[in-house]
Amino acid sequence: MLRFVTSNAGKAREAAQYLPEEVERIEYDYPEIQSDSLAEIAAAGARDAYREISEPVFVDDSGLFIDAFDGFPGPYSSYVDEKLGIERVQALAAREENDRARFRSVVAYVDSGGVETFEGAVRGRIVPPRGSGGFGYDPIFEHRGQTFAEMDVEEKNAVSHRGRALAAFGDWLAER
Ligand code: ITT
Repeated sequence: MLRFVTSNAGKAREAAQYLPEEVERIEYDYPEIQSDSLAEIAAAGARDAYREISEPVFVDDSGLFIDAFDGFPGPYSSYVDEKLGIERVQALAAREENDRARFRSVVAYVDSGGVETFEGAVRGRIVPPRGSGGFGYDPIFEHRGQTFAEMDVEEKNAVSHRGRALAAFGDWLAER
């Protein structure tokens, strides 16, 4: 059994669908350090959660990196979603010529042996919102003609940043 520390139900759903072991969600809200590096944020969060929970756990730190904005909002995606909302982010992006963006995710797993991180990324375009599935920025992120909000969990995991990171994590668990 794996313990996933996250306040985000959407992330937990995707991990439960994709990992080969059962996933228990723990809603401990670990303090997030401020950094430009998702890997540093995830590793620090995992260490903090491990100290609190005293069991092996994993966390996921992720974000939307818009090319025309030099990667903004990136590690600040959660704050920007809360303050501006995805419609305004899309409206700002629509003023730019380049509509390309990337989702990135870093999964950090910690046990007595230390922290391991696993990364995944996916390229797409910022488009006006479509679809009712997924969470966060999914309605404005289009990949091969479909927004992530138009995909079910399985379809999204097969191509997404988190799916790639979880796959690497799953391979590592299997080889241990
Ligand atoms: P945690 O408790 O796991 O930290 P969180 O939602 O605060 O949950 P982050 O700090 O990693 O997660 O912030 C990521 C932001 O990027 C947040 O606004 C998410 O909604 C968004 N995001 C991350 N992955 C996404 C995905 O697959 N699809 C859409 N939006 C995503």
